[in-house]
Amino acid sequence: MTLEQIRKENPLVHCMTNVVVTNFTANGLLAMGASPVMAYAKEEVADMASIAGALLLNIGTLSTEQIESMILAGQAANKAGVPIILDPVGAGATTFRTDMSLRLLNEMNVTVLRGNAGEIASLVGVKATVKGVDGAIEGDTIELAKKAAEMFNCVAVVTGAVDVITDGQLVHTISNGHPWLTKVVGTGCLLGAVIGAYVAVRRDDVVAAATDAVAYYGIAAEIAFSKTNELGIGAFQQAFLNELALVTDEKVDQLQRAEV
Ligand code: ATP
Ligand code: TZP
Ligand code: MG
Ligand code: MG
Repeated sequence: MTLEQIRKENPLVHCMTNVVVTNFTANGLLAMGASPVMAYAKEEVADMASIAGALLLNIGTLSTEQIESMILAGQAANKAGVPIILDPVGAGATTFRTDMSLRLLNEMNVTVLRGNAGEIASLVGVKATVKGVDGAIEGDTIELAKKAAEMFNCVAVVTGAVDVITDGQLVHTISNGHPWLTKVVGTGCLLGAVIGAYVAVRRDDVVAAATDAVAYYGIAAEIAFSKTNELGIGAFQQAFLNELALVTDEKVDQLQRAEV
C-alpha cells in the first residue's frame, strides 16, 4: 500500500536535477502525492538533504560547481540515513559525464542507480552506444543490472521496453509502460524522483519499493495512452500527469506485468 502511504505522508524529495526537466519533475511528484523541492546552493544542500525523505541526484546538465554541491548533499544524506537515487544522464556520451557519475558513486553510498542500458553499461565498463541522453546495449540487461548492483553495492534499475530491478541477488522485471514515454522528454528523469518517493516511505525493502514504482509509472503511461492515442504526445504528457495522480495501489496490483 505504498502509494496510499505516499499520499498520506507526502515525503519530501530533494531534487538536484537538470534544467530540462525541473518543472515536469516537480509536477510529477506533486501529482503522485509527494512533495518536491529543488535546492542546489552549497550553503543549503546538506541541510535540505538531511530533512528529506529522499535525495535525487541527476547529472543531466551538470557543471563542476554542481558536482561539489551534490557531494555535500549526498554525504549529508548518508549521515542522516536518507536514501539517494542517482540518474547518470548521458554517462558514456562524454568522459565528463562518465567520470562525474563514478565520482558520485565513489564519494557516497547510492541507494538506487537508475538509468537506461547505455548509461549503466558505460559505468560498469560494458560496451554501449550512447547518443546524447539516449543509450542502448547489445547484450543482456539483466546481467548488466546485476553487475552494476554488485559493483556499486546498490539497487540498479535499468529501464527500457522491459525494466530490470535488482540488488544483485533478487531480480525483478516489469514490462509495463508505453513507447510514447520515449517521446516526452524527462520521463526517465521523473522516474528517478518517483522511485525516490517510493523508497522514502519503504526504506526497509528498496527492491520492492523500486519495482512497485516502476510498475506504477508504466501503468500510468498505459492508461494515459489509451485516453489520448488519437490526440498525440502533447495530450499524452498531460494525461500521464493526471494518471500519476489517479492510479491507486489496487490498480498497480491488478495491472502490473512483473516477473520475479
Ligand atoms: P532514454 O534517454 O534512452 O529514453 P530515459 O532516461 O528517458 O532513457 P527510459 O529508458 O526511456 O529512460 O525510461 C523511462 C520510462 O519509459 C520507463 O518507465 C520505461 O519503462 C519506459 N520505456 C522506455 N522505453 C519503452 C518502450 N519501448 N516501451 C515501453 N516503455 C518504455
Ligand atoms: N539533455 C540534457 S538532460 C536532458 C536532455 C535532453 C533530459 C533527459 O531526460 P530523459 O528523462 O533522460 O529523457
Ligand atoms: Mg526516455
Ligand atoms: Mg535519462
